Formats: sequence, C-alpha cells, structure tokens
Amino acid sequence: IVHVKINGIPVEVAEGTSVLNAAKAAGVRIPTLCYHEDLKPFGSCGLCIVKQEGNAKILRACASPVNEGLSVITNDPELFSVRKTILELMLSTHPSSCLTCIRNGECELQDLAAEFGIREQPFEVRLNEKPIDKSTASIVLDPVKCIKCGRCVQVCQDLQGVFALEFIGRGDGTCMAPAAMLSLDDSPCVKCGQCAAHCPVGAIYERDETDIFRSAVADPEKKVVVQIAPSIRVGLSESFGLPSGTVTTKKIYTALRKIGADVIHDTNFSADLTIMEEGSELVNRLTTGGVLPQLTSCCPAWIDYVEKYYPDLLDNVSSAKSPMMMQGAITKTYYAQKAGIDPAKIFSVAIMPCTAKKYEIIRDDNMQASGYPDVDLVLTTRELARLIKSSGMDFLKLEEEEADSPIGEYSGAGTIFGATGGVMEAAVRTAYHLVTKKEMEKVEVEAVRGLDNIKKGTVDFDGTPVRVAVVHGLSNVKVLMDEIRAAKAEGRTAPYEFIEIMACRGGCIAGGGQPYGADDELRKERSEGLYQDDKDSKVRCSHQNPSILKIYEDFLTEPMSHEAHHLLHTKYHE
Ligand code: HC1
Ligand code: SF4
Repeated sequence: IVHVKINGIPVEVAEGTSVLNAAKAAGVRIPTLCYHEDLKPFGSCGLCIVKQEGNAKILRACASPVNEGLSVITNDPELFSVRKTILELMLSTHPSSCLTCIRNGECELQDLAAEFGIREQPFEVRLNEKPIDKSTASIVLDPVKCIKCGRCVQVCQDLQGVFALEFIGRGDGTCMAPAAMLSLDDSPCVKCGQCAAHCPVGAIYERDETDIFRSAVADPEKKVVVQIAPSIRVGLSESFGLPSGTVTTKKIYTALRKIGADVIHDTNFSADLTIMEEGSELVNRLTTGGVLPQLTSCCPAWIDYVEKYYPDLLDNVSSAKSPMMMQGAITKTYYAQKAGIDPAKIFSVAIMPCTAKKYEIIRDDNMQASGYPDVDLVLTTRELARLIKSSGMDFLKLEEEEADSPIGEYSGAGTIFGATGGVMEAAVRTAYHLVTKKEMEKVEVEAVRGLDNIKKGTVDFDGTPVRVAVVHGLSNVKVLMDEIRAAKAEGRTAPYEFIEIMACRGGCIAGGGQPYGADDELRKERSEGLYQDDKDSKVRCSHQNPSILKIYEDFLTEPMSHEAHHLLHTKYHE
C-alpha cells in the first residue's frame, strides 16, 4: 500500500497502481482515448497527462505507476489547453461526418470534443482517405476515421492472439489494417468483433443490417420469426440506461412484437437442445473410446479460429451446431409444421451479442438443413437497440409479454450459456443425469464460474471423474490448444474430457456486438444477471425442460438420432 495525493485528495492504493487508477480511486476522472482496461497501457493519445507536484514533471497517467508520497495535479488551465490542442489535432485528421456516423451519440472522441468545448478547427484538415473494407459479413473497417489509438491492434494481437490487424504506414498515413493491406476476409480475422467493441470511434463497426429487418417486417408475404440469444436479455438493458446486469427478457419480447416480429422464440430453448445433443455426444465419446477432449462448438469465432489455426484438432470439436443454428433449423421444420406455416415464407432472425454470428449463417456447411437458409438475418444487440429507439417506443415502460410456444420455453441452464463457463455448467447438469440417471443435488458448478483465464475442475459422476476446462479469450484458448496438440504429438490425451471455448473474454455477455464499454467489472455484473435469472428459474436443467422432452417425443425421437443429425449437427473443416 502506498499513500498518494490526487489534486490534494489523499488515497491509499496498491504499489504499482497507475496514476490513472489511483485517480479513479480518488473519484477523479482523467480523460483518455487509447487506454482501455482490457489492454496494456499504450500511451499513444497523450490525453491523460498530469503534473507531478514538487518537480513539475509531466506524467502519462495510464503508464506511470504511483510511488509513496506521489502528489499529482490532474487538471489546470495548462493541462486543459494541451489536451484541447491534442483533440484539435486529432480532429484535423478525422472527418466531421458525425451526423451520419454509426457511432453518433456513442463516440468517445465526440464526447471529448463536446466536453472540451471545441467549436472550431484551427488546424489544416488532412484526411487519410483509404477505401472502406466491407469484405466480411461481420465487420466494416473505415480507415479514414481511425485515430491511431492502437486499441484494435492490441485487442486483435494480445487479447485474441489472431494478428489480423496491424499498424500499416507511418505518420499521418498510418492506419490499422491486415498485413499488406489485404482485405479482412483474406486475412486471418475470425470476425469476433472485439476490435469493433473496443474502437473508441467509428473506424471499425458491425455491419448494420437493421434496414433488412425493416423491409422484412414490412413485407406481408413474410412471417418474421425472431430468436434472442441468452446474453441479449442482460446486454440490452444498458442501452436504455438500466444498471448493468438487469435482465429484461419479457420487455424484449414485447419490443420485438412492437417493431413488427410475428413470432418470438428464444435461443435459450435451443441452448437446452444443444446440451441434449452435445451432452449425449460426450457420453458417447466417453463410453466408446471416441476422440477426447471434446471441445464445444457454439462460438463461431472460435470455430473460424480452430479451422484456421488448429485444423489438426477438428476431430475434437463437437459436431453439434450452435444453438442459434439449431433454432433456425427447428423453426423452419418442426415449428413450421406445428404452426401450419409454409417454411418458404418464414424470415428467421437471430438477435445475437456477436458479429461472427453474421458470418456463421452463411457458412457453406449444412446451414440450410431445413431446405432453406436456417437463419436469414443476424442483428447484434447494438442494432436491436437502434431499431427499438428509432421506433419511438419507451422501452422502460413496456409491458412484459411471453415468448411463443412451443419453442420459447427454456431452463436456467440455457440462460447461463451467455457467460463463460455457462455452457460447461449446463452440460454437466445434464451429462451427470445421462451417465448416472440421477439428478445433481446442487446444480451450481462454482469451479467454472468467474473470469479466470483458464478454469479447470473435476466433476464426480458417481465415481467416474470427468475433467473439465473452460477458456475464454482466444489468446488463452491458444494455451490449451497447444497443450492438446503437444499431447497428441506424444501419443497421449491431454488431461481433460470436455472443454468449453468462447472467443470473447467473459463469453457472449461481452461479445463483439454488445453495448460498448465492457470491462471486467461490467462482465461480472452482466454474468451475475444471468446467474440470478438461472437461480430464479423453476427448471434449471436442460433435460427437464418440458418443451425439450416434447420435441424429442414428437419429432427428433432421441438425441443423436438420424433426424437430429441431419438438422442439428455438422462437420467443421479446414
Ligand atoms: Fe452465445 Fe450461444 S451462448 S454462442 O455464447 O451457444 O452469440 O448469448 O446465442 O448460438 O445459446 C452468442 C450468447 C448464443 C449460440 C446460445
Ligand atoms: Fe481481430 Fe477479431 Fe477484429 Fe478480426 S474481428 S480483426 S480477429 S479483433
């Protein structure tokens, strides 16, 4: 512990804390643009400069650790003027197209320009015009808006270990792009969208497809069926000013009906279905000497990653499709039959926290198992927030409505899919039952909860130990994959039976399409929202969901049946 003073306010912090965080502890905000809690301090923007008292030294608050007795001034007329000049220089290389920018109203540069009262442009404007990259279905790069903060490069290289983005060029001409200015689609990008979620401005963003939704609901020939992912129920609330972690499932259903959706389904139902299929697959592999460890397959950025970086381990990946794709296939078959609707008329929309889901629906492998595209459109949480806001409704005052039967019903296990460790916990609850024919006394599996990079545990299936691991954030995934690969090269099996993998830190609750501003505190709050929702659920295990039992009885026969294989499984490939 050291004692420091921020603008004369005494505060005690751990040694090594940055001046920026010490100021935070003292209730003082220092402006930043390049800094992000997920990343190592980069120090490129210079906005966080502060003065050290006693020697008039200037420090970059993000990158300077405090020491005993340090006293700093974070704001005075001189610091204000330097910061304002930095911002004016940034604006001289940034287009002033704020009104038509996707980040209008949610841009960190715009906020600072407003805060500093910038009213004119004293510097000559020099824009770094480069073509917009729209090569992927997921995200768009607009280099002219880049402020060279470096967050996206750090995210892509350090957090995700993907190295799709790097700094290209020098000086004013610098931009962030794939090596050799390849298009994103030709780069190793896995479309996780973490660069977009961390970009402070509108230089990298999700492909906005809200207009496609508007056209679909305006078309009387189309029956628009919408599913919402587990983590939407906890993510969307922040867009409407509610405390993070607030769950608004039933208001979201109402909002979707009001913006024109004909039928509301919930991806949580298919999360339960996934557990039945993936859990049965695991039991099958365990009992028949199959390839182990089994790796989960619901995260499309992870699937893109394993196909690109570890194709030699594809046999370890579960053949189960993601809940979103299962839901799509079931919607245009089982649901269409039950509801007496021509599947050709169904327009299947998935609201997802993820940009990679936009790419998943157009993968070539079996994503049209129903005979039609199983999912026609994916919108992110941010796009849904825009649709709701532009409709003029007051989200906070909406009544709560139910989803449509028979594939809207879900268990708490389906809900927790959205948090890192949730798929594993849900799978354990059901696999335990499949193996032992008993129910777990305590369904919470604490060992796989929380934000540790790699979580490991052993679950006792009545005398049979099952070793599990959970990993999130692709740079952490690499550590486990290297371990599995090394074991394989030595003719061994890595010491796990089942591993959950999510590309984004924290899991889907902090996916690349969720509301901006995720850091570990927010990830924790969003996860707690889902865990509470699970705790409040009457049914907490996928195999106890009555609608799941019914779909097997009426339609799929049993997990891994011929019909289930056709609709719900696929083969991942290089
Ligand atoms: Fe996810 Fe999933 S949990 S991948 O993390 O398996 O996107 O929320 O919808 O499909 O259910 C995302 C979340 C989501 C799928 C499920
Ligand atoms: Fe890198 Fe993910 Fe952005 Fe692609 S989407 S450039 S992998 S951070």
